[in-house]
Amino acid sequence: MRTTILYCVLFLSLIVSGRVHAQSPAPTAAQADHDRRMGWFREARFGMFIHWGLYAIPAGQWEGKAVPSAGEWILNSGKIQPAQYMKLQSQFNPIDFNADEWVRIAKLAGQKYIVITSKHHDGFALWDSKKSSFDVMGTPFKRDVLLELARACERGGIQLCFYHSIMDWTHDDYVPHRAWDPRKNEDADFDRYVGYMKDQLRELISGKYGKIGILWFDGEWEESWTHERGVDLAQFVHSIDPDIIMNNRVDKGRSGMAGMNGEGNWAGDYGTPEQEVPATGVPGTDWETCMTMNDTWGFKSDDQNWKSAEQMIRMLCDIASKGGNLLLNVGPQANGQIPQESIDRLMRIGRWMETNGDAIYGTHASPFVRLPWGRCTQKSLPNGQTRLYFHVFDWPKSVDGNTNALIIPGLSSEILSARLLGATGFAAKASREGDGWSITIPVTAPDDVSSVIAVDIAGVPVVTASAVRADGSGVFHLSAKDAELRGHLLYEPKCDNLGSWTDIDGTARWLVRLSAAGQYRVIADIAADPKEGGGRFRVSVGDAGVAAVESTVAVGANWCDFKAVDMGIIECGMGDVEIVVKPLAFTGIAAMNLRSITLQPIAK
Ligand code: FHN
Repeated sequence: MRTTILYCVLFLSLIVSGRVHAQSPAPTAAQADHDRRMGWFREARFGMFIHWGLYAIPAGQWEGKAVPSAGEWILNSGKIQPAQYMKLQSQFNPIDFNADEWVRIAKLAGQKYIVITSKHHDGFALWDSKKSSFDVMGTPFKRDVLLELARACERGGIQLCFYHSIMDWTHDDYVPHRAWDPRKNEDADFDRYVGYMKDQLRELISGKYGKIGILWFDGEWEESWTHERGVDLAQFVHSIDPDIIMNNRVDKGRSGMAGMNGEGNWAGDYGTPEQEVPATGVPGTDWETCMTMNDTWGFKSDDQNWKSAEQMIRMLCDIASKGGNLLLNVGPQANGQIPQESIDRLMRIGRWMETNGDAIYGTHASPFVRLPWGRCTQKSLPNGQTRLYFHVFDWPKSVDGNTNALIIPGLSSEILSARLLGATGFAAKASREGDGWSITIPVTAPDDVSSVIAVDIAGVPVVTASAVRADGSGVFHLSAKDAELRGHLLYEPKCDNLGSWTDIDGTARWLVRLSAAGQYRVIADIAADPKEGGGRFRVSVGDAGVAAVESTVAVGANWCDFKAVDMGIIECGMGDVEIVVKPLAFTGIAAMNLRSITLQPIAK
């Protein structure tokens, strides 16, 4: 009983301090304290994640066989006895490790902070820990990696942060032990483990390694870790350094790869979507997507499934346009070198950031629901004006080969100036066009991945939802890329579709401008994998679904085998109407992939 009272008092004190996101908005003073802590994080927008430890030695192979899943999970995925795994400590000797080189690469990439694994799930400490012999000083290398990195970050002006796993597969007192581990859970004392974890955290954040920006907790999902322990740990960390930012994984706030649970009553400062970018970002909360460049966090010799630099540049623009940060991962090899494939991509991203970094750093979310050709970020200016950065992925095609223009739909605000980043010689001019603006641009894009136009407007942006208009024959083409997404579904560039639609409440919607009331035949271009897809879905006018058609999802060969499905006829009124697509039932993990909805007018 006493413990419960203690936790309640603790929990209440954290609500007041703004360290726990209670249901109702935190008090202003606490919010101000939170905003103070988050200032550099919101400015930085782009960081480097580093997963490095003993797992880089096997690099995904064990006893001559490839072990599936991420490299840093090899103990678990390979069902290796912890005692056997720990012997890797005698092989750790990264003779090419050079902290200044890592910092140089991060800076050239435009990354402003580094989050490195001080301790991953395997329990190995990458620093000189007085609390454990399972640390880097017990290896042939005998150098305090984190201290060398701290000093290099200091020299390079990069904010150092630590990833720290709550779960610990090798510590005697962490439970549950792995199922194949002969050690008995009943011999463990979890409270003693938490004390050990706090002792190690105290070593890391008490000043020896400089001012730590973020404690990036992870491994919080097992039943031994509770919300109460998360609240307590957050309190402990801030009792040592009240400025440290913590992610929501210090507590039970993550809810899987989505990175956010809906309740909001979690300790920690921000949400952590993993390997994905939420369709609408996470409005009202700080958040950061963590992403691998291939498929593994820790180095794996056989993982060559690299994302392109272009994909990651657009991902960064997309994330910033939704008000988030990108934490992009590298997994250094056992010798201490970052893989060349990672370096090459980071250098390309860095060249883009050199020209366009102002459109990312310190910006916040777009005022537009969507833009057909790209993204938008924005920054308030000291003079009360706002600078909008338009990230143009799909450069308009010049109609005459000499002139070109970009249409900004739905912007009512007065444009005061416009300029193209990276093309000083070009004088962009803005003129009113329909419900928005037309901006003169060069025939060819300065950067074929994302070219940025900076537009200054008076005051704060006033944006009206931009409606899709019919083509010359009165047909409406509602494309995946133009959809406004709500809930858990994503735009997937691979097949230019909406997918990962595992959320029955997830909807795709378009605002359509009808010059007259009438009937329209609804054609849906959909695909579904025979093993994982199928179900029913609805297309309606508005959410109420008054005028609606439904269909069973026809499964094809795979998720990219699209078929046109005639869903029948709906009645639409004149003016701006919202067309909404919603799954009604799943027979697999997701109803379907959707590439487009076409509305064909029915002649009266
Ligand atoms: O299990 C870890 C995984 O190894 C990796 O560290 C990622 C990075 O966010 N986090 C956990 C999986 O969600």
